[in-house]
Amino acid sequence: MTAEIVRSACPHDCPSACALEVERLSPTRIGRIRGARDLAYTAGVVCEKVARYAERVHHPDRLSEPLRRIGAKGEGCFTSISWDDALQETAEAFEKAAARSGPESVWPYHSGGTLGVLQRWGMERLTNVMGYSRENGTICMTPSFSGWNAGVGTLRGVDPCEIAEADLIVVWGGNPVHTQVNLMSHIQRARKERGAKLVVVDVYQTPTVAAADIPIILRPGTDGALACAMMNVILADGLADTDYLARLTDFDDNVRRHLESRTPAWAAELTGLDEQTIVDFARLYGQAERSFLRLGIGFTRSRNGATNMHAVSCLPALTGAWQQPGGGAFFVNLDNFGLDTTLAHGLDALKPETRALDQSRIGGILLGDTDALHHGPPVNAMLMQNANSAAVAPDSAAVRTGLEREDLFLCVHEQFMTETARYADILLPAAMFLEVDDVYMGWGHTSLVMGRRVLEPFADCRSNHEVICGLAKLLGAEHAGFELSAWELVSLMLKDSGLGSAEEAANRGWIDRAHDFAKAHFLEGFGHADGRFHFQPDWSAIGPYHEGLPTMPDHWDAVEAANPEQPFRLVTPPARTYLNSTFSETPTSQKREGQPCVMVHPEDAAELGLVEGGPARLGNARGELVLAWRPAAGQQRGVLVSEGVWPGSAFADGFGVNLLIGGDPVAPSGGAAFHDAAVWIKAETASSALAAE
Ligand SMILES: Nc1nc2c(c(=O)[nH]1)N[C@H]1C(S)=C(S)[C@@H](COP(=O)(O)OP(=O)(O)OC[C@H]3O[C@@H](n4cnc5c(=O)[nH]c(N)nc54)[C@H](O)[C@@H]3O)O[C@H]1N2
Ligand SMILES: Nc1nc2c(c(=O)[nH]1)N[C@H]1C(S)=C(S)[C@@H](COP(=O)(O)OP(=O)(O)OC[C@H]3O[C@@H](n4cnc5c(=O)[nH]c(N)nc54)[C@H](O)[C@@H]3O)O[C@H]1N2
Ligand code: SF4
Ligand SMILES: [Mo]
Repeated sequence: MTAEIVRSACPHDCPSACALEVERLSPTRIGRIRGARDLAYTAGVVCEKVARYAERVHHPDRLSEPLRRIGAKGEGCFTSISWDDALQETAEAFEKAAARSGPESVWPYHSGGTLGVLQRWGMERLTNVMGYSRENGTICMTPSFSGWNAGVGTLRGVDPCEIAEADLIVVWGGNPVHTQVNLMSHIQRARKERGAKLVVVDVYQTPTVAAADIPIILRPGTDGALACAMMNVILADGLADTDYLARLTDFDDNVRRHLESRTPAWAAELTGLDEQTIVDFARLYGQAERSFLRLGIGFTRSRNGATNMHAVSCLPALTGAWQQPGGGAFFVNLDNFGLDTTLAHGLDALKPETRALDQSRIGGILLGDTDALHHGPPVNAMLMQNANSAAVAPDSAAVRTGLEREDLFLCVHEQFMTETARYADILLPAAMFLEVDDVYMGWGHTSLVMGRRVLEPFADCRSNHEVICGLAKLLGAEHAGFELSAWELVSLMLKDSGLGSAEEAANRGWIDRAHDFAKAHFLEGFGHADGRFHFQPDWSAIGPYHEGLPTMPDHWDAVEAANPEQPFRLVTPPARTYLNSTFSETPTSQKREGQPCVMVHPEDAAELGLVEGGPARLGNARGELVLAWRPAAGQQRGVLVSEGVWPGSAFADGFGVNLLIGGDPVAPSGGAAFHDAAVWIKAETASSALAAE
């Protein structure tokens, strides 16, 4: 077979949004996928899981036809039905729910399975036109957005390709070797060409930490303390840029006095680091002209995550590093793409008074938590696309009990029989990105990446857009967006945004939306109305749960603290070859990841009497689960780490790690504290408690 190479874009929830070169073997088959060499950020690299995407797109377990549930909810027994009947039953259930309790009792729900600007968020067109409950998409970045906006005031930063021009690179609370491998190429370039140093701040020995010149391993949820003590040293050593502070920030004597009280000794106590490590890191950072701070999201998945993000984001404002090439900070790019999505997302039909339910609180919402429901009607009907909430959302026990409700109608549009799909009344087979047209925002770089369809859809699969348009027709929802094909909508979106021809963009592969140096480095001002970086944030302007947040960069004592009953702190970061719950179905990922496992400090393990090779039981008031454990010296005592969102079937009781994670909203705007749970751990004697491998 001769392969043709065609361009596409990775749709997965990953900052890299790689431009891809796909080997197309026939109209229905692909070979290998490679990273495009000509997009600077991708630079010819993709992660191993997408390189072998043939395994996923041609997987024998892909859903291939619409199904109706015949067994109990969650059991996973279905019978096949036609598309017409499946859509008809779904539309009727929506109409019934709306007639009984109003349109807000219908909740269309999307998550990050695809980040297609059309195929993910296009669902909102139906929501808006019908007046259904809207969704507040908090599950991933909300705490980090809040913290970044508090200081910087807009969701953008320095082009990460500039890392190649930095002398000091700090990866803070992120694990790019797992979560966005491309970043490592840019870091390696700076190290090779400029002798740049890499500092990585994390809570365990990740492969990114292993690659660092200077690893900093602190206690979870204490990054604000470390950042404040660094600022204390930088000020004391005269390394702050006072001219910059006066010109472009709200720094004043109150901030100075406050930071003078945040000493390395104070931070050492909280972080578990020794004082000298803090002082050395502060001096290294303060003395480097070209310091590039690459902030991850991991360190914000705590109840004090927004305040930690804010405190860390103060560092380049204090030193004035923003002014240098290769200097400043990057966390996310979202406010630079300038896309007009009015037509695609039906923004012209949006009714602002309609409630927006917090995605992360799906458990409480389904169980009738009046606060989470905004004191409105219950949710009685749902359509879920790109979402596997039964596995990925916090407080899994509540989520599952909610999904089991007999009076809830659930339509799930999926590619595989996920844990969530098992609860569906109607289960629809979804096309994959290679089978649909879309455009993607590179939130970890600066480009919009074009994803034109590469393959014919598999079996009877339909795209998200087709499902939404099909339902709109049956429900009598009227909007121009329901009458257009995906490619027509993408083309009009680019045209309305002044970005030219979609055809041309697709041939090139992407549209660069980088700002010029002055704008990217905030030389002319930050995102706030006063143009200044805010050391003194106004949290009340950011979110509703602002009570008690510190008004200065600080350590905020708000985490789920260890206590005598639950003396350990659990962190649940991404596995290398799973992406959230995705890829847990592909054989090479399964082989590489092995089985669910918790990493325990060897001294803790010895004290607990954990038996090498034996299982451990982990729990808190929310539930218990059994998994393998292994000793890991590269984390502080009292810290447990379990990588990956595993399917429930990997555990004896069918529940994965999110059983232990709280569903309370993170201050000030909501979100989930995935790396912030207090737990106990003990040796599990009956090895039969581990699920069969
Ligand atoms: N292979 C793979 N890639 C992925 C994903 C995946 O699941 N697997 N998920 C994708 C998604 S949806 C996202 S949002 C991104 C997320 O990518 P990242 O920004 O990398 O964020 P996290 O994955 O949450 O966590 C990253 C690191 O934060 C550390 N961490 C946890 N708590 C703390 C803390 O209190 N302080 C500090 N300093 N560090 C802490 C964790 O140990 C982990 O190593 O990655 C995407 N890429
Ligand atoms: N314990 C713990 N839990 C976490 C995290 C963590 O670090 N630790 N990370 C959290 C984060 S950052 C995130 S973003 C969430 C992600 O949560 P989700 O977005 O719900 O999880 P994913 O596994 O990325 O994708 C969900 C499903 O989308 C399906 N899908 C993919 N493409 C399409 C499509 O085009 N159409 C349709 N209909 N379906 C599609 C996939 O098959 C997959 O089953 O998980 C969160 N959960
Ligand atoms: S690194 Fe991220 S964006 Fe690139 S191919 Fe892998 S999952 Fe997709
Ligand atoms: Mo995410």
